[in-house]
Amino acid sequence: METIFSKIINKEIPADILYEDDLSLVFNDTQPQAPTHLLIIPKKPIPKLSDASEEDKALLGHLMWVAGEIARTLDLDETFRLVVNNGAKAGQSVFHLHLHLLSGRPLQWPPG
Ligand code: DGP
Repeated sequence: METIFSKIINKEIPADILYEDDLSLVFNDTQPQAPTHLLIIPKKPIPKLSDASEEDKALLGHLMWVAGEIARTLDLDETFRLVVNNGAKAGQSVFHLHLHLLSGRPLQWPPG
């Protein structure tokens, strides 16, 4: 199913893109919940993490690697949090798998 993130991947709508490779894209969230709030997405349209299949294992690992790499590049590597909202009741609003990378403020635990 086409989502707003598919349109960003296809460059049909703009986004502040910080990183792109064959498999993934990183861009700023338009509703930031922290001074740095990035979205790390696969180009493959997997609706949510629980829809990923065994063949997606390497892709999921790649997204984690990209998160660490972008954190290093932006000097965030000491303090950041990754969040995946899986399903509407967990706060997912865009049904294209994405990792939120939050940084730049103290991050409370447990999250709400
Ligand atoms: P979630 O609620 O976990 O599905 O997160 C979706 C995030 O996507 C939310 O933090 C806001 C962000 N978002 C929604 N529409 C757009 C958009 O058009 N551009 C960008 N850059 N972010 C968007």
